[in-house]
Amino acid sequence: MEAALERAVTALEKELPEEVGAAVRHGVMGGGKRLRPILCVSAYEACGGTASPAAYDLGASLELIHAYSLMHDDLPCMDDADLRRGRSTTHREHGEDVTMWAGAALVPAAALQALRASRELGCGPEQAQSVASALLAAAGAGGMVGGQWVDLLGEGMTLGAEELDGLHRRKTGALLAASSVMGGLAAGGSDEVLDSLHEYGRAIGLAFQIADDILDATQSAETLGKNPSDAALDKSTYVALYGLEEARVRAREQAERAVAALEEAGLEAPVLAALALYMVNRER
Ligand code: GRG
Repeated sequence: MEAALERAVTALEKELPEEVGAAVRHGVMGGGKRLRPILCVSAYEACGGTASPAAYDLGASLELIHAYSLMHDDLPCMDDADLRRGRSTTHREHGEDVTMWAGAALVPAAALQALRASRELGCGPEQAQSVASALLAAAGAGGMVGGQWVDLLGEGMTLGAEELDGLHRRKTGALLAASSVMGGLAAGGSDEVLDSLHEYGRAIGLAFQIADDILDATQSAETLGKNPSDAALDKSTYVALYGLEEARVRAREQAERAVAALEEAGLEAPVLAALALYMVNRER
């Protein structure tokens, strides 16, 4: 995965002014669990594909979008964060204006990367278009950008369960769900399999977010690699809504629901099942 990201960043650096390329490198290559690309490649394999450099390039397209979202999320006009993945945020190192440029360059680069990688994997033009569309729809106003907007508006307000689920289905869940669906689409999975990957992705998205709120409430900056911020930003969280214990139960229920979605479609996918459990058992 790291090699695929290195390929993508090196190509982008050649097109960008040096300081913007350096900010892209800082935001993309600075660690991170690489959950979205790993989900994509694992779903691709579960649907009969073979892990190859092009499959990892497809996964990398998701990480490019994810990296831009973190770089912009950390800006002073959003969450105003100093620490990410155990080191200074991109704008603290490279400045706000350069970080804006770097994030903006990553979005079209990710779209092109998804199209090219799909074609290299043998997808026809329509199939490649549907893979790239899944990525862009998840990143856009109906997904991550829309969810972020609601998240920022909701600071200082108390959101109910339905509002919180809706916000996080878009802000974090859409890209996580697109990760598994894109792998399935690129491998030519049937409609039934794609539906189950979507159901799986929605459930792990919610499991991920509940776990994220639990970690923010219980872990130190040293463990998380970022400063816990939900309380300081007065955000509504699953821990505030349900309490710690019930939040843990609900996260686990979503992980189990994700595994059940795979089983119902007869999809033999032990890595995806393990990843669903990892979403709730992780420590950062
Ligand atoms: C212009 C309104 C507007 C939005 C721009 C900035 C943005 C779009 C969206 C941000 C959404 C966001 C920050 C989502 C990610 C939330 C999250 C919990 C990220 C952490 O993901 P991990 O744990 O991180 O996978 P690592 O570091 O492991 O990659």
